[in-house]
Parts: sequence; structure tokens; C-alpha cells
Amino acid sequence: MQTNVAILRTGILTLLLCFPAGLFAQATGAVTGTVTTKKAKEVVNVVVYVDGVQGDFKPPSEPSRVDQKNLTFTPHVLPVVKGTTVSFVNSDDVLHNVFSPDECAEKMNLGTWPKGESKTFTFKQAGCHSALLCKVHPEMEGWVVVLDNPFFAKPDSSGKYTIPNVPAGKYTIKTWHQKYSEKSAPVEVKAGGSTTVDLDL
Ligand SMILES: [Cu+2]
Repeated sequence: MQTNVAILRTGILTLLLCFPAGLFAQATGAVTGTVTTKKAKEVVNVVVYVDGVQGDFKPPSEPSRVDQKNLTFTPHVLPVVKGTTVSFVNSDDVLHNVFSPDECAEKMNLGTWPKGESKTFTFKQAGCHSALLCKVHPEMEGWVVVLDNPFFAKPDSSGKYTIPNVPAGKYTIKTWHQKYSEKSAPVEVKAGGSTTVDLDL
């Protein structure tokens, strides 16, 4: 009897540990490809994203980061999923400010702060392409691109990008760049597979 109970317990435990993972793990695949731009060096400032993925996507628990370093917003373009908090860090020996003229970013103005300090802002509205500006240095400019889901990527300097773990299905791949117009292409993501979509801006 004792042994039977033990076996039963082990069996139930095994089921609990293994079954839900097998049952609920979503079938996913990757989208990959190469982006080309008129000015080759602009390719790293493109955002490639999968439009139309259904679901409720939580923002990351840790803030994303934008540096103000050598009088430059770094990265120049930061894609985030809606609800993401961004920490703006001053890494220069001068005072910097961060503000956005855009309604969708609540026309935020975070004030002015010295080296080593940071301020945060939460970007709530998907579809928002918020410019980042500094009142102290009018030449400074950056962007936060707020998206509906976390399936996005920025190409590397050779234009290659990969968006992993996309739920299998049919979607549209889209691009964002501060100057070049949007490009889009249909994509079918297959479970366990990788679909190639090249985009020329
Ligand atoms: Cu500044």
C-alpha cells in the first residue's frame, strides 16, 4: 500500500511538472532577413516588427535604458512594447534634459539633471513614435518607438535581423524609420521554423 501511494504521488508529480509545459507551450518560429537602406549606415536605426500578434503582452520588469553620452541619445532609436518604463541616464559632464513634443508621450518633460543621475518615463501608447529632445542641446535627438507586442528587432550594421519566438500564424512585417516610409510584407510564421523576409527601404 505504502509503495502504491508513493508511485501514485510520483506519477501525479510527474504529470504536474511535465504535462502543463507540454500542453500550453505555444508553437513558435522565427522571422529573419536583411534590411537595406538608401544610406547604408541608417540601417541600424530601422525597427522591424511583427504587426497583428494577438495577446496581452507584459512590459519587461526592468526599465529599458537610453543614455545621453557625448551629447548623443544612445541608442538613437529604442523600440519598446507598450507599458515599458525607460530610464534616461546622463553619462556626460554637462547637464542634460529630456522632453518629447509628442502628444502620445504626454509631451513629457523630465527636467534637467547631472551626470550619473537618471529619470524614468513609462510609454503607454502603442503606435507612438516619440521624439526625444534636450532643451540644453537643440542638436540632440532620439526616438522611442512604442509597439503592441514584443516581437521586434533592430538590424545589425550589415542589415541582418532576427525576431525569435513569434507565435505561429500569419502576420504583416512592418518597418519604422524616422525618415524612410514604412515598408510591409506578409509573413507566415511556422512552428519550429524560420521565415525569411528581406526589406528594402
Ligand atoms: Cu543635452
